[in-house]
Amino acid sequence: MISDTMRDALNEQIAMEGYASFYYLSMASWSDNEGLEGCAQYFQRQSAEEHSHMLRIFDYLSEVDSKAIVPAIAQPPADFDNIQEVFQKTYAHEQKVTESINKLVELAHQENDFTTRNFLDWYVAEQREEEALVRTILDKIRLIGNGPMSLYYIDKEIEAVNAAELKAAASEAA
Ligand code: OFO
Repeated sequence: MISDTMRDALNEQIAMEGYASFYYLSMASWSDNEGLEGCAQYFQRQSAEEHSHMLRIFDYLSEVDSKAIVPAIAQPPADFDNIQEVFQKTYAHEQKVTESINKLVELAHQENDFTTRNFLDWYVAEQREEEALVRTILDKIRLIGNGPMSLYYIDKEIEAVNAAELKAAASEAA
């Protein structure tokens, strides 16, 4: 059994992961509308991943005999200036999530709640990987620049990222 404070904090994290899922879905829609197929697929996949992060906490709360609350999700922004801005906002959002996970870890320590501390390790590693991936994408966008063909090449780069991520997921599942 976990404390009520920890239960509430984990439910706030559920809401945050749910919002991230909708936020990335909105970015997928914007990308699709701009003809950026690779980016649209990338954000669709990220959205599904965030949904699974939310469910992981749901399952954990059930496992420790606590209660998960289904959150109200605010409508995310639907319009962006350009693809660079979309990834910059993604990065900023991931940093916010990392900060929130770190606060949960801190709370688990304060409460000597080693079960939750252990559960959160997965999120700590996941956030490190996600931040690194988005930083790599932002670097590529900076290198490609704003030339006339840049959107085409950026989208191709994101397609390559998608293929690599799918391959990694398949080998993890095997
Ligand atoms: Fe939920 O992993 Fe990022 O936000």
